[in-house]
Amino acid sequence: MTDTHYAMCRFCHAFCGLKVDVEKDRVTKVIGDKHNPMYFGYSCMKGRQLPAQHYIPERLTHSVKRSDSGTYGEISSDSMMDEVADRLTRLINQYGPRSVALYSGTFSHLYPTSGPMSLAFMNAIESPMRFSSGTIDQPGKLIAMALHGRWNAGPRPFSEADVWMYVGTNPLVSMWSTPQYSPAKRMLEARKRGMKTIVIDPRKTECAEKADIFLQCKPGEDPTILAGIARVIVTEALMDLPFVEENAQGLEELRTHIDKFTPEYVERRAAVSAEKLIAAARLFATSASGDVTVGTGPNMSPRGTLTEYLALTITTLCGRWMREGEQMPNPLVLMPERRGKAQCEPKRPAWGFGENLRVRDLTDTAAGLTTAALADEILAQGQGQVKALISVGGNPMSVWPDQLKTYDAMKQLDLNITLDPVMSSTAKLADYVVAPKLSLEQPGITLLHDGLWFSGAMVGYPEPYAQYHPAIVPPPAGSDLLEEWEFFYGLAQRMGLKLKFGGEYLDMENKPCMDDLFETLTKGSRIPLSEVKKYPHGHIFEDPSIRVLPMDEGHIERLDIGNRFMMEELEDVMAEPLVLGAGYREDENFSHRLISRRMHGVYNSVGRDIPALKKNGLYNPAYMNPADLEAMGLSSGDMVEIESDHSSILGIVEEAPDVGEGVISMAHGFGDAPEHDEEVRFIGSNTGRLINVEKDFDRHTGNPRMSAVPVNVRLIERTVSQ
Ligand SMILES: Nc1nc2c(c(=O)[nH]1)N[C@H]1C(S)=C(S)[C@@H](COP(=O)(O)OP(=O)(O)OC[C@H]3O[C@@H](n4cnc5c(=O)[nH]c(N)nc54)[C@H](O)[C@@H]3O)O[C@H]1N2
Ligand SMILES: Nc1nc2c(c(=O)[nH]1)N[C@H]1C(S)=C(S)[C@@H](COP(=O)(O)OP(=O)(O)OC[C@H]3O[C@@H](n4cnc5c(=O)[nH]c(N)nc54)[C@H](O)[C@@H]3O)O[C@H]1N2
Ligand code: SF4
Ligand SMILES: [Mo]
Repeated sequence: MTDTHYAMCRFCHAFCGLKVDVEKDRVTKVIGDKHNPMYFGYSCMKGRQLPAQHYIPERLTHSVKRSDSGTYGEISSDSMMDEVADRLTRLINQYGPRSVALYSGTFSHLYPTSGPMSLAFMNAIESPMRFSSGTIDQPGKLIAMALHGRWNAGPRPFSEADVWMYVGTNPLVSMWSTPQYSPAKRMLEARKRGMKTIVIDPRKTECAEKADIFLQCKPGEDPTILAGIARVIVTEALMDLPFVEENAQGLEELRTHIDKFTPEYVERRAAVSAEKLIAAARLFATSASGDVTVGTGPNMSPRGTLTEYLALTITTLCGRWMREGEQMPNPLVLMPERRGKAQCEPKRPAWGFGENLRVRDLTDTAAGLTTAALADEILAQGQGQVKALISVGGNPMSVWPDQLKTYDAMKQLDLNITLDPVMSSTAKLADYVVAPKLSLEQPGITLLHDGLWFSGAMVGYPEPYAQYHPAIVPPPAGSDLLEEWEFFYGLAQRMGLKLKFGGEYLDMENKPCMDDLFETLTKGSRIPLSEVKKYPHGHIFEDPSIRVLPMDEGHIERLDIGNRFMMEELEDVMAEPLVLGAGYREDENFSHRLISRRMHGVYNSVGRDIPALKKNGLYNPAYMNPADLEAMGLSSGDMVEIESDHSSILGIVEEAPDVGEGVISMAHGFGDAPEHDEEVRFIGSNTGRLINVEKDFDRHTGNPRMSAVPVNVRLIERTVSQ
């Protein structure tokens, strides 16, 4: 007998609506739910592998503990929490709360109870050392927003846009940026209604294939390109001057600082034709509506904050923010009603507050404490040294910049704990691996995507959509698994701590269940959770009466398009030597720049243990332009060494006409610890190893150069088939 259920996918952040077949308490098949009003039946090859993810033999069905000899043995979750609570208590007593750090990876965000409960625990032990994958992702978004200011009513919706500009983002593969939900269908519809797209990327991506204007640029030159676009808009008076005069400040400073970024300069420096640049600026500014989305590429390249800032500046110059009286596209569902105002919010500090890190004079930022400094915080001896790390749904060894430093740090820790369903490269160095329930074994709600708006990271759902599903299947028979929040609750119980969750102190004797916690998290929501539960396919809870409110009387906060720090950085950009040839600077001895990308069949470091996904390839090829291969006498399948000024990795070359000359496009999250380097043809290699967190980093935020990394390439071994 097959039962059918409806659920949200959590193989990645996109939460596609799924139809799930269950037989005898086991998930047998997963496909997209064609009755889902947000995703319209979309699912990808990863989502359809949820049954495999739940039942592969590699999945941990019990938590494990590392023995003195380095092997792992099962431990009951109760004993594990007893031991961990005891060891944490001893560390805190001896070294203080700062010795315990939390790293929240991508999967901690997918379960709405994990993040708040882990932070409640950190609050209870009074440790400020909270880090997340957000700072090695697109930290520029939040930091730039703090400098520019946030428009309370948000940007205009994609569904009404006449133009969209993509800067180093590829939603057709990543399901991130805009449109985030079923992007292929939404982009096709937009094109049919006449929307134009502009893509700025060193690689002719899936999005660029369909673009009206594609600026195939040198990596790392986005500040120059966007300053050039802003200059065309300002000098040709294409901006929405009434909006700017009423709502923004700093136009004159901006005008002065972008003046030297002429189309000819941009062409010389970033290798995009002056003519195309002007056409892009005109297309963007003369369309009635539309926005700019910046992705991970430019955020990881130098000056990611400046790129994000210039994107906000262009949006403001063109007045592309929601206006008084317009219908709010998404007044939220599982959070309190959001009725935006047509005004700039008070600006948050961008950096220079909160915990002082002990390295590189870094402080907290609008995007959080930078994860790029956490390995150093573990390694640097002395007062305040981090001795214990708890990673939730993340994989430091695979994704933190500077893998060898991370490796040293993992080994140096007194107590290394990770919550992970498999023995990830980090788990293999951990003292305890806490085995969690997987997505279909616990209830789910789409709360994260309501929260995306609040965090400022993204706009979230384009309409007020929400879905809830109960647990669909029990965990595997005989297993002993925890929901992530239960781990922190269990530790707190043992350590005599009271946890404040969703604004309320929890009953520390009578343990709540996840559904209780959902109720706490959605208290005061525009639509009660009980109402959302009535719609198994998910539902759009529209209310056209919710409209943007006018600016408050006497409101003085303005969007800042001439921020001092950003204008200084523009001067610094102008002072840099020009990039020559295909991709290197006068003062650099490097032939290529390595850039980031996403691949369909994996999610960061996740998915490589699933048989059907392995068929898409075992490793992360070093994609290179055919002209580069010919010039270097290389062919697809050859093994090369890719060397930065910091370290080197092996890579397997693959010819890719979509990748610009002088560029190597390679996904992150592959490979393993250095002992496995020779297995490159089976596990790929770790691009994070090439990154130097101590040299090329943003002085305010600490974010290192993770894309547009200067490298050299040399042949190591010809392809086996030659
Ligand atoms: N299938 C799959 N989906 C994923 C992920 C995955 O691993 N696999 N990862 C998820 C995560 S964690 C995130 S944050 C999102 C990211 O989502 P996106 O930001 O959309 O990520 P990418 O698809 O890598 O797009 C980044 C683009 O930046 C370009 N790029 C690199 N360097 C530069 C540069 O200097 N300038 C410019 N202009 N472009 C540059 C790359 O060529 C690439 O096309 O994707 C998520 N979705
Ligand atoms: N060089 C370079 N480095 C990068 C990037 C890049 O483009 N280039 N991208 C950066 C970006 S955008 C990001 S977001 C980070 C990603 O950083 P992380 O989030 O640290 O890395 P992931 O690979 O997503 O790790 C997810 C881990 O969660 C585990 N997991 C899977 N399902 C579950 C679950 O249900 N529960 C729990 N508890 N765990 C689960 C997986 O097995 C895996 O080990 O990497 C960053 N690092
Ligand atoms: S894009 Fe794929 S992996 Fe991500 S939520 Fe949708 S089906 Fe799942
Ligand atoms: Mo990310």
